[in-house]
Amino acid sequence: MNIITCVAPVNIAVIKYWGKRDEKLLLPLNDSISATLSVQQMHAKTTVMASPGFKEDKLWLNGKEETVHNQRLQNCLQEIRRRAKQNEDDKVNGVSNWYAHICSENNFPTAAGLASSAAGYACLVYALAQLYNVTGDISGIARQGSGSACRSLYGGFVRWHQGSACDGSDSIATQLAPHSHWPEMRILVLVVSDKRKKVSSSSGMQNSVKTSELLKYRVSHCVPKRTEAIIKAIISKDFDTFADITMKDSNQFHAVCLDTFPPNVYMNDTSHAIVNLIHAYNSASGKTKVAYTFDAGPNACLYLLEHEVPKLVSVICQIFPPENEGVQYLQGIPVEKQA
Ligand code: 2P0
Repeated sequence: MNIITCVAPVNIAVIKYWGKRDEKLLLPLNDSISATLSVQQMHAKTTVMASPGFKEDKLWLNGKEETVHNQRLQNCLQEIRRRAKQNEDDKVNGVSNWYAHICSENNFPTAAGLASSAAGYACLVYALAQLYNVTGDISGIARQGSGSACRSLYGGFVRWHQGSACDGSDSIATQLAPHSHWPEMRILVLVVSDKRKKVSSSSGMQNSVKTSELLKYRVSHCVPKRTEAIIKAIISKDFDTFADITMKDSNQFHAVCLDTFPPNVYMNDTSHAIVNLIHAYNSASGKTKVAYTFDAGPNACLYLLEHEVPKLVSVICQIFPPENEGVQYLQGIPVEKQA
């Protein structure tokens, strides 16, 4: 029996992925950019076992057995086994023919707009690749589990290339810069709500592709320019420009969600209060010190430099006392490499 345990962190996008051009291969309409958190913080942990004695694949998520007859999971398993077979001499008894038992859990709320599927599929595919001796780029396999998962396979700042090939072979993630390039960068996650979101990202973005005119404009006119500009800002460690683009891209993504019909409303009153607070904080500082970004949920992710953390946390604690507003804080640090 082979057994492997891996841990993979979440990633927080600064240029958002929203909309697919191919639903089956999970190919995006635009490039996206993110930073990967420290693996000590929010992560998925997955143990995979393969044995010639297993009669079928099995899956347990957060302690509960789930069906393996899920297209995305099957895509990942099939692709891993196809690649494993290429490396095997003995095609009959090789590990690629063994069934797998998979146990995965998150140490943070699942499906609350905190990139749980990204960490989950990155972890699963990385663990399966180790188990079945698959080498080379595996981000294109993780992408087929959940698009944003491909970005969690690398640490630091990461770009998911939309690619142009029909088979998705060039829609992969690459590292833009390791964590060590900008070690002062911090991410604070403000948990406004840990409830499951009503509209999943997958169906929300499908509806945006069908109904939002703003999404078309975003993809053709805004994201390409922003992607190039934020890469330059990351490389030159220009926090002002980085923060400016991050906030504008989050706002535009949520504007697309509201332009979707019927609208996807992910942010709530507390989220908007956080936006106002960050603008007031930056304005009082005379300089952009903090950037907010929101995924498909009400929780805020704040990008800032290390020296600013104590001051910002004390302001947030005063304005949103945890016992009153239910805002909890998690601190994340982008890292070089996950487990
Ligand atoms: C992102 N999100 O770039 C954006 C911002 C949510 C808002 O990637 O259908 O869970 O599995 O590919 O990866 C969420 O999308 O969707 C997401 P699927 P996924 O982080």
